Amino acid sequence: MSINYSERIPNNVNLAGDRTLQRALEHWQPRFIEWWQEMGPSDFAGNDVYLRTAVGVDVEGWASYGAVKMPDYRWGIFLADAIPDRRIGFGDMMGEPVWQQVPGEFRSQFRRLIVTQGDTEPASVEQQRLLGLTCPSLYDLRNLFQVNVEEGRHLWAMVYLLHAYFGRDGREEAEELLARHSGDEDKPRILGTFNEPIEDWLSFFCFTYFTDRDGKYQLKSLAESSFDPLARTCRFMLTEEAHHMFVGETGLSRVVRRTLELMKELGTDDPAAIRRAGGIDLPLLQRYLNFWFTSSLDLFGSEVSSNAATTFANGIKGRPDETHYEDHLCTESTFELVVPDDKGGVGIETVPMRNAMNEVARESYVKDCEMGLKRWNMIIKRAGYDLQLSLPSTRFGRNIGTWAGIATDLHGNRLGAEEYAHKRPHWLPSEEDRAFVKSLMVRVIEPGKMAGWLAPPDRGINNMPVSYEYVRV
Ligand code: BYC
Repeated sequence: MSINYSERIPNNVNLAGDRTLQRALEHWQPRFIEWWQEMGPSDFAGNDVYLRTAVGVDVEGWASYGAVKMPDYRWGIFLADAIPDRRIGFGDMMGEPVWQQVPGEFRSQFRRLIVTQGDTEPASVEQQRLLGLTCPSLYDLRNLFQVNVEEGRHLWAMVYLLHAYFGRDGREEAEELLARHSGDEDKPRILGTFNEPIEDWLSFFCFTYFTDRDGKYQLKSLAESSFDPLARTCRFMLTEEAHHMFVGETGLSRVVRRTLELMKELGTDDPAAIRRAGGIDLPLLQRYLNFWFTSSLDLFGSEVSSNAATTFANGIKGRPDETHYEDHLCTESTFELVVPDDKGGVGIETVPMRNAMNEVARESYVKDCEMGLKRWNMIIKRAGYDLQLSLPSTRFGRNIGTWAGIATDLHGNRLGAEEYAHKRPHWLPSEEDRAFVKSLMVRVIEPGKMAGWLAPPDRGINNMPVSYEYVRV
């Protein structure tokens, strides 16, 4: 289905046929642009960027490439094609037709989820606002901006749902999405990770690897929803999300490759020597991985959650890839959770499966995160080194859920408070680590040139050479 680009707000939801909705969105649009100018990517507003724009929602249409100035990017509203006779796929109403409107009794639950999802999108743009100033190459700069404009569009996707299906409340929530700001003391973003500063590109790559992947899993869950417009919106968002995780995975691979080159050249894996040569030592990378992985785990919510049980029962939010499971009711099954006991060890708690849906999603997410680790470790092994990168235990360093505030080592073994306080700085980035990474962040804008702390990518974007002038500066 093609997208109508002749309208002020490109869309495939027949906005022209709903004058009230069109007016509401046209009222919101200037506020969005104002927010983009104030809180979006600093500088570069006047530069041509080689961007991908969606012009249709089918296989051919969703990726059209060309030079665009970011403020001229056509943020629009696109739903994946409807599945004929789609039925509710899980929960108490399994098998009934999906809903084209929000049932009154579930309104506040849907609103809460859509607002939470919507809040993360502009939050990430705010977090990444200053990165353009220290881009390691034009290729990377373009990828940053691609991610940013698409997060902007994902905000539009949620705002459309709020305006179209939630009346006055929805319009107020849409305003609030532009009023909260990442890291703001008075009005922060809703979820923890989205208030963490992203001041260097190593954090950006970790964020797009780990946090965008949470986005993938949350969108997969919402794509199962019985509220069909939400499911269709999220299905289309997932097509764009893949590139964001690609940026993270390849970005981190390139850091690993460059560090290995330096290790070989210098004949040592001594972190101090690698730092002197302008590279990121692998233990430092490991600490960054620990930080962003752990923070992103919190985004799945508590292991035992009555919210999760209710949204599953009501068909509001399923498990990622719900069709892969055999039992879609989960009324009888249970989940065995590893929990801290009161003797400083661990125990097992058996909980109804529906209450453990956040943990089920988190487990799938962790498996997906491990794939990149395997690839990076393969690169390290092929280069002839024994070192391995790893993910910490899901019990380590948590701020949400059963393990929040519980002291453990990286393997999830419980520790005394004193030992934890002593060892923790070795497991998470220190002030010195952060300052060092920041010191490497210098802007490289000569086409094809890369900063010294990361290797060039294997290939360019859309079959263009790596040396292409992806952003005209
Ligand atoms: N920080 O019963 P609980 C993305 C709150 S990323 C702060 O444990 P529940 C993207 C929770 O909101 C995907 N608060 O869990 C990535 C609730 O508060 P209220 C974003 C937290 O409700 C990169 C309370 O604790 N999408 O797209 O089952 C770039 C009790 O909650 C946190 C979604 O998250 C936290 N980490 O679910 C750009 C999908 N965790 O309401 C974009 C929509 C929990 O009682 N959201 N809380 O005041 C949801 O499905 C659910 O809200 C959650 C948690 C998965 C977040």
